[in-house]
Amino acid sequence: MNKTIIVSNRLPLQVKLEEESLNIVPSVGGLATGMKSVHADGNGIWIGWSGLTEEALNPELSKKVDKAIFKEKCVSVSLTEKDVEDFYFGFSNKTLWPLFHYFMEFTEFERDQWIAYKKVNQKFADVVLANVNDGDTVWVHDYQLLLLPQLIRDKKPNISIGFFLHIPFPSFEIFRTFPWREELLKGMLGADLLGFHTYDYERHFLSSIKRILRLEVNFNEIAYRDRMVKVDSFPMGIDYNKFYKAAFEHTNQEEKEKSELQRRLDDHIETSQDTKLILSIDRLDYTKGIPNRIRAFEHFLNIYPQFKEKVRLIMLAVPSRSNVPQYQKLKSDTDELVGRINGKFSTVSWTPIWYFYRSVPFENLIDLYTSADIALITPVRDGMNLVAKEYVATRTKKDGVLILSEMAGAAKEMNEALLINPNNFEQIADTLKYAIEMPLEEQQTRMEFLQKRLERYSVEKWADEFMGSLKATKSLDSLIVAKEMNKANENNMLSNFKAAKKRLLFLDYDGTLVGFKNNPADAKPDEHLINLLDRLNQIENTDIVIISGRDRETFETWYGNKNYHFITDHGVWLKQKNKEWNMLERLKNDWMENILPVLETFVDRTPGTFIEKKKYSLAWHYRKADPELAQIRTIEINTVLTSLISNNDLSVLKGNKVIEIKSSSVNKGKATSRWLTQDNYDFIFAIGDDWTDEYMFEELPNTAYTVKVGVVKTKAKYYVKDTLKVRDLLNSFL
Ligand code: GDG
Repeated sequence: MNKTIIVSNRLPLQVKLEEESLNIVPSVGGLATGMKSVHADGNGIWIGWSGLTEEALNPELSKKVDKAIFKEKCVSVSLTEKDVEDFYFGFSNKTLWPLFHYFMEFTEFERDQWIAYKKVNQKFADVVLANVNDGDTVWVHDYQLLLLPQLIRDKKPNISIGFFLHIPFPSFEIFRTFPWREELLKGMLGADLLGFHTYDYERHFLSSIKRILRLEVNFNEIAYRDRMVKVDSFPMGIDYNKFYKAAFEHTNQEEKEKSELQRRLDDHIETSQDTKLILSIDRLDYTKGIPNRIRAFEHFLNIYPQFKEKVRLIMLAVPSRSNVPQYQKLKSDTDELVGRINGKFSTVSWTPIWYFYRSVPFENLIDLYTSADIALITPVRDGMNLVAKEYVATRTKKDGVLILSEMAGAAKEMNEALLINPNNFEQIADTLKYAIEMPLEEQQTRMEFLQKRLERYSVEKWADEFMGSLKATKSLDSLIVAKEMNKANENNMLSNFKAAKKRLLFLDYDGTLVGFKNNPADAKPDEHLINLLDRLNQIENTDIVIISGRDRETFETWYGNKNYHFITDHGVWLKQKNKEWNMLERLKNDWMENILPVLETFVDRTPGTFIEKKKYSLAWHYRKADPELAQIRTIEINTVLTSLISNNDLSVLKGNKVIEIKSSSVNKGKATSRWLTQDNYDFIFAIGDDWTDEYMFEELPNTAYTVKVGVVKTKAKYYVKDTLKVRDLLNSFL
């Protein structure tokens, strides 16, 4: 039976070593909850680090731990103290975390830590590979494991791999500063589906893919090697019912059931009935905007002194990554700020900020959420932010106000919250005043909208949607109807080749026989290619035709003394072995003087593009241009040209990073079908990489072996991945 393997840095449990006994406590975090059904399904397992280093475990204990966690359907990845130091505290949290949250000034680029990151990703891959079988699905989570998808794919190409990033993906301008950017992106592209919280992160990721790896992106699909990688956004939700239910039960609590914290909160509420409680909860992380929030609160008390003694900010800051220097500094800055403001404003009966630096049990979390009139969530950058959603879920009476930073992913789907810019203290102060004075009716209207959405898009739904989309990517592959030219297909083709009496090989040039060059003039045939073509040309009863959009003059210069067959200018000119050039189609080119100025305006506005003037066509090349700008320009140019040429016998062809305008009456298809009438071929082979070659594939009989270079939709029957494979394939005819 096929299974799903979940992989995350930490396992969803805590192992407690108590003297001789082992205690396994399951975690109750958002991810653990969301994955519950996926994990529970069939024989699914979760792979991750247990939280105990190799040094903390002797071999005997280690076995015991493994056995105990296996009962929870978990498998651990064994890490040393040094691994944790360099991979987790080091590279993950001193490089990727700050960089992806736009904290360039905190970002360290340490090669040793990068090496540790790669090594530990490999350790994770080894454990996955030891547990995975063909047909299984693997779902990898988060920034600590960005290289894992490709490491798994390399060894197990046929399994389904999904990846979800829980933090933002930064804009290209930030990401480009990362020294190992290509490797990281390629690591991610090992997945079939890449998920982000918001469309913006998805957009940033695709932008880096286009600009750094220069890959073709079609809407949200990336053609990568022999696969399509799908990218989509899946905003993560919470276990809505769990929070709602807990809050509901909480309101009916008897006095004796109440926690110590709740009693303190009740005291506060009773003694100062008209005082509003403002709540914030976050890990103590510089992305969460904690100092900003305190300063904004100070500003609020300064400009609206009427609220002194009428508001209290309760801040729960959960200790996190406390051995990373920036976190230590944040801790002391926060302590100092809270101290200063409490010192400045406190009265005998009032302290403006209650500050807790600790983690609290779930019950206390509910105490806080249900007692707070306002939640003030002000991250300067946050992938999603679940606290904002949890606060909303606990408001069973639909009262309360959520103030939320627009820099949190959650803001994208929580429009009814009061959205603020965390750097704008005036705005925060005004919004606090607005929230305090908000009529109950408005609170309820806003809450109702927010709750409805959260209830519908719960964390279970999030996981279901991701898994559903991952399954669908499998059928996406079938859209590429061409089959890979693998060994079996190749052998079959070769035996037909050998048995045939008269053979014909159509070979496209750029992007097929030679790789793409930034300047078309640099694509001269290399020695290896000439040698290969010469040898193919010596095979008896075999016609080798190089068929290209290039002009005949270029081929004349490059191949002047060669006696292969040539079709150039997309089928305008023909040169048969040892004969003179012959015009297949009589063409006019007086249209060029009208079209050329139009193309020139596009060159002026699109740096890196240029025009190639051929005898019978004009080509606008954009392979060196910024890929995003080029994408916009190709749409524009298409619209402009199509309207211009509507009354002429011209067509606009989209090639590989080129737009070409030429007469409609010629194309490679017409040229190939004309060629076929010359002889009785019982073996036909055609290979090419771009749109112009599709005409050729279309015109050839069904028995022909048509091969596309690259993994894209095509009319060809087979595909090969790249030009290296083309040469291998041609070699096999020898
Ligand atoms: C990352 C991304 C993204 C907090 N204090 C206590 C406690 N919590 C729980 C909350 C909430 C979770 O921790 C925090 O989740 P957030 O989403 O707010 O933030 P990160 O930890 O930074 O998470 C974030 C998330 O991944 C999911 O993709 O939303 O953007 O940064 O569930 O309730 N729970 C308990 N005691 C506490 O003291 N029991």
